[in-house]
Amino acid sequence: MSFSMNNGYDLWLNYTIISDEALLKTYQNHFQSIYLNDGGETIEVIKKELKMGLGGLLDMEVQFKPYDVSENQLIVSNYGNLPDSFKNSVDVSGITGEGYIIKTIKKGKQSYTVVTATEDIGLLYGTFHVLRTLKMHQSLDGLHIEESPKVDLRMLNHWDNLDRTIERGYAGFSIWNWQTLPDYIDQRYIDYARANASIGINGTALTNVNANALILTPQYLEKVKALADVFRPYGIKVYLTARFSAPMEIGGLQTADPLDSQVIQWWKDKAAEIYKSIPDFGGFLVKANSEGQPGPQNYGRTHLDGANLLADAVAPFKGKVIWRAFVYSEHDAEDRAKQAYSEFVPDDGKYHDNVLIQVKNGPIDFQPREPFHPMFGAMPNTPLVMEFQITKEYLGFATHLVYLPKLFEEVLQSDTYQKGEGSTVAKVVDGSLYNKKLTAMAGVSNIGNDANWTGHPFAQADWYGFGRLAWNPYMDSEQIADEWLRCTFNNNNNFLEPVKKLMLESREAVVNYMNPLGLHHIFDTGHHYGPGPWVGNLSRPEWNPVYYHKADEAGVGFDRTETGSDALSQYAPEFKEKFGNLETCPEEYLLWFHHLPWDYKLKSGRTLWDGLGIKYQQGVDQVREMITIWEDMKPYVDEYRHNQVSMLLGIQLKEAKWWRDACMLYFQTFSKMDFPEEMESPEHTLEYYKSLKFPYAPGIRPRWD
Ligand code: GCW
Repeated sequence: MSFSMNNGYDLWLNYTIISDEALLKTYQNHFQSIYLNDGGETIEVIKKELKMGLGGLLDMEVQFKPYDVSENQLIVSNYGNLPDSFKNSVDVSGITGEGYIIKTIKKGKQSYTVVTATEDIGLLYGTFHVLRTLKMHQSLDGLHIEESPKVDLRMLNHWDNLDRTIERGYAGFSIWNWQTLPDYIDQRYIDYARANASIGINGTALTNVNANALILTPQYLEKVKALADVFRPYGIKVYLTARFSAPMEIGGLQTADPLDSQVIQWWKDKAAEIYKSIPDFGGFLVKANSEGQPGPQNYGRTHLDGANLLADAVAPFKGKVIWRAFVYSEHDAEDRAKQAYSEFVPDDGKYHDNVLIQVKNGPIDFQPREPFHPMFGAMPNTPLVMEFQITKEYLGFATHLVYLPKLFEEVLQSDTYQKGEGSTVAKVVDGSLYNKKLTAMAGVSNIGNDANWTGHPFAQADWYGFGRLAWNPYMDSEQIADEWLRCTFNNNNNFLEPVKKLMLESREAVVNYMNPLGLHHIFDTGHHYGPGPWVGNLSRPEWNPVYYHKADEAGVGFDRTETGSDALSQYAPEFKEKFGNLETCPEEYLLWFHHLPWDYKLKSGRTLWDGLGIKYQQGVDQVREMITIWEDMKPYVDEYRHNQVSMLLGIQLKEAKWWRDACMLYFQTFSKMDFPEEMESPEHTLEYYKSLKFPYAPGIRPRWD
């Protein structure tokens, strides 16, 4: 088998010829020609994709013909335009507008692969499914697939700034070239839309939630329109972040008070202006009164006032307001993990119909492991958006191989117990727990202008997996890894099995070498690169890692039971009981909920101190194992990507040891105990680790003041 050099730009959509010759012949025979119904721009992009996809995969000239009774055909047609003889064989009553059916239908000697839907976008999704089927070397015989997304809004959130830096971006600069827009349409914009459509993403917020009001000026809106025009045929709506003080900054008003009549009018006019040029504009995404962003509280108003103000402005155009719940205040001494719940839950049901509240997966901040956010399940009358972070701010940037769908799956499968056992977070997100009408999932993008889009070749799997889980939050992360590997690399089992294992274990590895046993937020401050458990001198208490681990001579961990912050009381009673009780609290969450003595006995019989060291060591060993597996994969991967991943794994190992050594040396100053014998000796002194400084670590918030 030979592999050409591959820089990864084509993602999971690389359409190189099917390597298995027998299979290639079978597929070619299945698609002697294609019947595609006429239609608008989405049909045009389907045509292009089929030409490129089938042309490449099957190495043939793709023939578009009318329905033909003498040829095996791929039929891609709206149900309405389907040749009558097929209509009786498919039933579209069970699929939604974005859904599709793929069915192989035999007629006489001929075999037809029929893709049908009620809307063109469903046909595009179905087309990508067919292409994936080929890429995965699956049979076309007897196919009968019915798919509809389980979540309505499946969005990427870009934290991209207008100067093209990306907050928490580790894959280069922003792909949005604001300088050359609207006139220059980079091919990347089109390929971005293709990639997203292929995994069902249907919305993108282009700009950072730490927002710049300039994006709402005519000069920039013209550029946004150009992108919206590119994305529209692919079913992707554009959203923008709205800076709450925009009426003052670009509107010349004296206030941004949400109850001020001029402010109300300003937002109404702004919305009308946007919808005039972008009629399908998705709406606004807002971070308010959080980490220095302006918001309604600056005027003594509430999040409710702010969200409803913007919601009313976009409501006439069917726009949405997605209001983020990531808030914690420097004036609030309450456990940070509790603050969002306290601010939002009391207003459940009072938000206007087109408001969605976007909640991070955990109550602190995208840590390697967090319990799910207590707001999930606690606001039965408000649409809640699940916010995942695809970019790896706290999981090793784009240098560590950490397969995030495993983390996403863990969160989605967590039980909130809000309506008894089995009330999973997935059921909150897809609306089934409370019969919600509007549902959404958002992922903070890891995309930049690096050749392969995401920096680490395996970080593409996080983007892919996010899309698949947004489409169906019940999907299995192993299946997603299997799909992604087959589409991105190859179908060889000697490759698939070990690499799948590597991916699936990578998430636990990062937890082990960074934040084992429920530790969290002990990252060096600001850039969040590497360990900084000793940091304790920042002005706001909750900006300091010492706030989160609370290590002292008596022990370590954050007591969130009744004797501590009682954050547990924000969860359902069953959850509180299970996690509050040391007998039943899963050890992965031990130090998240409990402050325990260093000699506390773990289930293994070892002390907490030993257990910590063993976990850190295990994390390092797991990376070593990943390296061994990857080295064996040389025969199956092109040299370019193999080498890239090898080098990155080398960095990962170095940094895993750094985490182990720095954290254990630091905690030892409190525990005063020897390292467990399973643990390798630290490579440097604590002073050395403390002295490391990274003023230019990537992804830090830029300043535009
Ligand atoms: O995780 C923190 C990040 C900030 C980010 C913030 C948020 C966009 O460190 O960079 O700001 O969360 O989600 O708003």
